[in-house]
This record gives sequence, C-alpha cells and structure tokens, in this order.
Amino acid sequence: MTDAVQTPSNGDFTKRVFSGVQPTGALTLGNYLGALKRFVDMQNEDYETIYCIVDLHAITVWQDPKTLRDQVREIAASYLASGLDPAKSIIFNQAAVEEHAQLAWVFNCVARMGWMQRMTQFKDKAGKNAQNASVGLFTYPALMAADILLYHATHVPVGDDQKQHLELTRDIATKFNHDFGQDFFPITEPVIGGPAARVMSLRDGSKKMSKSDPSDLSRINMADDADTIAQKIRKAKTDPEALPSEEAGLEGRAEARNLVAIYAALADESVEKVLTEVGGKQFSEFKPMLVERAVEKLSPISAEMRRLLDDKSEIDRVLEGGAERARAIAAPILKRTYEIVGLK
Ligand code: AQP
Repeated sequence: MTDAVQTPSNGDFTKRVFSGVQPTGALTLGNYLGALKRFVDMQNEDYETIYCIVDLHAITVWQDPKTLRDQVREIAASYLASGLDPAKSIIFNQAAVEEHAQLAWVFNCVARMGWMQRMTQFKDKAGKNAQNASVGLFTYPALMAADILLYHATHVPVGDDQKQHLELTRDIATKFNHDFGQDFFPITEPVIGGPAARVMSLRDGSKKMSKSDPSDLSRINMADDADTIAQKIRKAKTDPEALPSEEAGLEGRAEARNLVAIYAALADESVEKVLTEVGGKQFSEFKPMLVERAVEKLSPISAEMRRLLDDKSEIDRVLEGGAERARAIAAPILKRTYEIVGLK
C-alpha cells in the first residue's frame, strides 16, 4: 500500500477498489451475490482492495448501542467466511477511521440539495414519514462519496440499487475538481452486473431482497441452515408455467426470472446457459435443484462464520489492523483536501 497522495498529474490513479456493507442485520443472499462474492473476486484480481463495515451509515436509522458492535463483528465474520483475506484486503469499520466523517462534511458543502432530493433510496427508506427521517439518512450519499474518494478508489462493486449513489459520487468528484481547479479526485467506476446485480424478494419479485424486510420468508440469510433454506425456497412465490428455454420467455415473470438468476449466480453461469439446462422443467423440479446449489454455497460459509464468532478476538484483530492500514491511506488524502479547500 502506498500512502502517497496521487493525482493524474503524477500518474494514473492506482486501481483501487472500495466497497462496504451496513451492519444493520444478518446478511442476505442478495448481499452475498450482489456484493460479497464480487468483493472476493476483485480481491483476487489486479486491484488493491478495501472493504469497510459502514457503521456510520447504519446509525442513519436507529441502532441499539448494545448490539451495534456485535453487528459489526457479524459482518466482519461474513466477509472473512466468504473468502476475504486480511493479507490481501484491508478490512475495517468506518467509525474507526475519523477521516470518513471529516471528508463527508466537506462533501456536504459540495453536493447540492437538488442532487440529494433526487435520491430514490432516501424516498424508499424514509417512506411516508420523510419529515421524521434523520438528516443523516438524507445526506447519506455524501458520506458514501467520502468513503470512496477518501481512498481515491477507482472501482466500486455494488448491487444495482446503489447505482444512483455512485453517480452522485462521480458528480461530487467532478464538481470538487472543477470548483478548486484540480484533478484531485478520480471519477470512480461502478462495477455492477452479472445475473444477481439485483436479487429480488422470494415473496414479491418486484421488491429487492433486503435484510430489513419484515418478512424473514422474503430472504435467504447467509447464516440460514439447510432446512431453513429448503423451506424458504419451497415457499418462494412462482407462477404455474414451466421454465422457458430462452431468456425472452422470462418476460413478465419476475419471480421465475429471480429464481433462475439466483441459480445462475450461485453456479457462476449465465441465465441463458442455465435455461438451456432447465428449460421445460416445472418449479417442483427446479426448486430442489436451487436448494442444493444454495446449501452447497452457503453451508461452509455459515459454519466458518459460527467458528469466527465463537472467539471474537480474531475478528477484532483483523478490524484493528485494517483500520490502521486504512488510516495510512486516508490521512494524507484528507490533509491535502483541507489544503485545497483552504482549511489549512
Ligand atoms: N437484493 C440485492 N441484490 C443485489 N445486491 C444487493 N445489495 C443489497 N441488497 C441486494 C448490495 O449489498 C451491498 C451492501 O448493502 P447495504 O447493507 O450497505 O445496504 P442495502 O443496499 O440497503 O442492503 P439491504 O440488504 O437492503 O439493507 P437494509 O435492509 O439495511 O437497507 C450493496 O452493494 C448493495 O448494493
């Protein structure tokens, strides 16, 4: 890792990945396929990788102080059990590196009200009672931009739901660079795609699978045991038709598309390829195949999570070491930002 502050004038930005997950509950198969699995893939490619547990984001909605630290550890356990390796990736929690909040303040002053007001996630999460939502929930995307740009990250793997926030990060970087006449922040590329960029609820194919959905039957949790996974998939909403052999046949069949996409992502195959294998099958035949895939992938991960959470000292060591390495990159970038703005 380098702690030099790079700008395009002294060379291209290092290929660096930043991404994060909120410690707001047990992770779902959506989080795994849309985020964690890709975190691991990118760790093993040609990038420096930084993966954060974004606890400052979590408190934009109420979190019980007694359980928040354990929720952070649970996400850390999910990261490690999924294959993130602290020798290859920096793994830490956001609150441990104060520079995140400091850069977020600068970005709150760069971002415009109109930009924030367009964010659909705020509208979804605040619901009908927007006047009662926290100000933090409204300015969440400025903190997310700070998370990413504090490390001059060039690539961010996220699920499809985060695309708009990534665009706002690019807008903030562009405006900052323009306002202060320097190409200081990179224009970060989102890394979105694959069959599971948006895993949908098992109960409603028009809604994202989410860890905060009130119905546990709507999602598969990474820590669910084999019986629970089988039961949830058996109860998953479907339609009476057999599966098609081509993708066009999934048109207007949100639940069928979702189950096939999950299968494809678990099997590391494309939806087209899966349909050539399962086309013509009824759900009564396909669902047990999906159960088998899901259990095969998640069982070893949940067993390793249980092992890690049995003795939390290993997790705490990883988080402490990660925070130190993260700070070594973040501090000079924040310092230079303050200088550019005229704060030092
Ligand atoms: N259903 C999903 N399909 C694909 N990717 C998903 N992600 C979340 N749900 C899906 C991706 O997981 C990463 C971490 O998400 P997060 O915890 O920071 O927040 P989120 O997007 O708000 O996820 P949830 O599960 O819906 O959490 P709650 O219920 O707390 O709001 C992100 O990369 C996200 O895209």
